Amino acid sequence: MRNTLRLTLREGRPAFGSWIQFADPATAEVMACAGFDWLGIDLEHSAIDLGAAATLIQIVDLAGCAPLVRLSANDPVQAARVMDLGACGVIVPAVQSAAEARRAVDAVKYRPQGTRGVGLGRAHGYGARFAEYLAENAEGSIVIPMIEQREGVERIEEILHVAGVDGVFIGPYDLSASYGVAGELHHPLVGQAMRQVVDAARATGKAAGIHVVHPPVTQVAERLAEGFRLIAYRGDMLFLTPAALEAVEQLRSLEVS
Ligand code: 3PY
Ligand code: MG
Repeated sequence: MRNTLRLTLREGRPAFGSWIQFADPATAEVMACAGFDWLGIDLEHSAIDLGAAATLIQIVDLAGCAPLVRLSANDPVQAARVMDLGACGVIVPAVQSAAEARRAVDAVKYRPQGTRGVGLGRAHGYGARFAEYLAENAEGSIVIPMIEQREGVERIEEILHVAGVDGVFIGPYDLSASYGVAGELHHPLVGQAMRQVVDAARATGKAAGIHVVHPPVTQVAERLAEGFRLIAYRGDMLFLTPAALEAVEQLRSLEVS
């Protein structure tokens, strides 16, 4: 399963996922059992701490879904710790240069590909499968820099050329903010930046990813047609909020006789 996601990306097939922002095991289990290819456990925009992340990684993993972790920042210590907990890989916010991408790869991979410290944890079968994990780490671990700043778009080629980078992932909200049009996800400036990123990714044979924040799902079809392959569709919070709002709207519209 761990190598499967990386293989899917390498072969240019779609990998459908979503975000986990609630630090709640039952919610994570619902999401993991729904059948997504991967789930992104979000340490950047949530109250999920390392202890909760450990539980969420376990739940997602044991349900047969690939757990990726979005780090709260490009922090090698946090990256190594979530990898030791059994994350398949990391999504790294706001990467703006090859040096920053290299820092993320170094944190995830053991020598010679990186510089991650070697120690046993859940990833290594709690000590029972160290040799297998060494091979998995070299071949299967995933590093995805997020492109969500103008600087990252301008340096997209150098970021994609870093060995060990499997693809890049667009954060549409930050990207729109970086172009001075925060929240206007369909603004032409944002669309142009997105096209630059997806075209560069296709040229290097690496995966382009994006968060499709809101329905309809036809937006995912449009992204797939543009060449995006690593798709995060909505998220636990973004499934619950519209459903709750709609329920209340329906309740308020009921006639009381
Ligand atoms: C963004 O839109 O900036 C994100 O990080 C989405 O996940
Ligand atoms: Mg962002």
